[in-house]
Amino acid sequence: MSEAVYSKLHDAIIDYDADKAKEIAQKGIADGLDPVEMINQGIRQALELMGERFSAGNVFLPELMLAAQAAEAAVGILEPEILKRGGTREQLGKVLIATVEGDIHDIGKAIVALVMKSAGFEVFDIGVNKKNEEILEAAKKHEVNVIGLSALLTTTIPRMKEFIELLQESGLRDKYKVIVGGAPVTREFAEMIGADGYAADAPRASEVTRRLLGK
Ligand code: B1M
Repeated sequence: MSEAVYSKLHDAIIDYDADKAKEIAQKGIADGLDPVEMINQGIRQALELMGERFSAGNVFLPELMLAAQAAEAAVGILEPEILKRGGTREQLGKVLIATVEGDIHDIGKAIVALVMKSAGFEVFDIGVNKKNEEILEAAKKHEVNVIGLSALLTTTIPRMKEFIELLQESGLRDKYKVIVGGAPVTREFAEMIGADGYAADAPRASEVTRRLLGK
């Protein structure tokens, strides 16, 4: 049954049908499906397919935006359920998360923030297209333990390396753990730039952060 729901959700997104996507997300919750699995198996795969079609020149930016809007509509329905399932847990630590400068991709980063919140982290999601200096200022202001950087473009992942350099130059490298992720980011890249952690998806981002904080 779950496979059929994932597949319907997938199809609603590639058909740019936000209402249908919301309806299926609601039905999935009513049927007791795991909302994070609905994101991983239905929504993410649909957006990946849209990305492939975009690369191949079979769809263009407006279609990509419509698919993203349908995905966001479904995530909006799943969000309260994910938080509810997290329940009230001990606070694991404070995390600041942002998409780096020059990059406006929000969906994956927002899902990482959501899953971390549900796991018991206090999360400050400061949004997309954030300069490294702004990220560092926000980390200081909110007194976080961990800084999470997301990037979806091969042209913007160098901002992550520059952020770690900024921490070093500011004498703050030991104050924060830095975790990086997003489609073009790999474990090798994370190691190469000296990040403390890397995760390929939201549940793993939460696990890695927990481990980094010794929880
Ligand atoms: Co864009 N885009 N896009 N786009 N877009 C990609 C990334 C692309 C791969 C599509 C393609 O060509 N195949 C391509 C990048 C190519 C490259 O750099 N190699 C691309 C491009 C080129 C562009 C534009 C430049 C297009 C243009 O204008 N000509 C433009 C860039 C604008 C900018 O940022 N300056 C652009 C714009 C857009 C939209 C606005 C239309 C829209 C974003 C809407 C929004 O976010 N509100 C969009 C979308 C939707 C995509 C694709 C199709 C889907 C991204 C997504 O939401 N995936 C994407 C193709 C793809 O990724 N295969 C594509 C679903 C999401 C759940 O997954 O974001 O990977 P993801 O997040 C995952 C993991 O990566 C991980 O966990 C998440 C949840 O499991 N993760 C982390 C993410 N952040 C993490 C942080 C962590 C840990 C894990 O720790 C902190």
